[in-house]
Amino acid sequence: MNNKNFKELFKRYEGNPILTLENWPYKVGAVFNPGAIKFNDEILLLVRVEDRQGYSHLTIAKSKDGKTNWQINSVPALIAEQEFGEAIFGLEDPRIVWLEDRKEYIITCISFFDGVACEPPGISLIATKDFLNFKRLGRKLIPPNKDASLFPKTIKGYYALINRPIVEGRADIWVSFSKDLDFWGKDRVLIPTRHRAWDSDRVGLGPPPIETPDGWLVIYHGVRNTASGTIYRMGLALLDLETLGVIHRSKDWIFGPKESYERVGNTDDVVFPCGVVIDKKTNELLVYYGAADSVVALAIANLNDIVSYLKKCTRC
Ligand code: BMA
Repeated sequence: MNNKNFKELFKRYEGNPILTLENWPYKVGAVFNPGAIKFNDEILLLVRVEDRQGYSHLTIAKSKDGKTNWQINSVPALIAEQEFGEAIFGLEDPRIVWLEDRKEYIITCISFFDGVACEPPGISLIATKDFLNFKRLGRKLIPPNKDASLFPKTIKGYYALINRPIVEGRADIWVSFSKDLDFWGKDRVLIPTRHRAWDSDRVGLGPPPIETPDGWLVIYHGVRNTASGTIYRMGLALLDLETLGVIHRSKDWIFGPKESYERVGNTDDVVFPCGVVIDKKTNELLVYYGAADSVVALAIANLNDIVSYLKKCTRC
């Protein structure tokens, strides 16, 4: 099979990009990196909106089929609040899970430490039952930290939070554990960067992990610094359901910037997924990603195909 005939696991939705600043009901600079969840029979995106000052907030867009006819709210759902220690310039890159034991959704997003020198990025946890009323659960983990999401259920009695601190200059994916969503510990590296590969300079979680009978499916982004800038691409890993150890990891990237809306924008050559919804009838994964830090796009894959592919991969 030559490269031309290689069957890609993820297909771009033909109507991409699905959301752009032209769709927005108020003046904005860019819309990208949305969290996603099924809510009341609709697909709800919590979209990162960058205003024309360069500050980000989160706004809800909803659609019945997750592809067309998006209803976009005319006011933000969440903005950074100094009273919760968040520097006013941003909430970014949300991920959303439903926690059955708490009967609420938990949103994790990047916020910036107000009043701390250099205002480093950190993780805010926010709870909601209806996407109208939101309760701040506070800032978690030591900064700098990004790309965080809870697992959608407890692991051996602990909530588990995937996150991406910078440690001694390394940007690996870590996991931390908590009994109460407040105090976190037992931190360890989950998915490291790989020397000289497409994911050599930084890795970070994409959407929340997905439970399958064969393990937790993790979609992550990997970054390589090149002479003409960074390239953000997507890779896959499967984690043991109990120990969370990596059992399979794609050597290759499986989705990368190719179309013009992914290659050129506010940041060139970026695909950055934060949201996923599974269509239980078709077993399709709808992966929502920011393209070039400018627009929202959709990639579709079959869950069985992904797991079969991964099961042929080794551990690293
Ligand atoms: C990462 C995050 C994302 C952004 C990406 C590409 O570090 O800050 O919000 O999409 O860089 O610029």
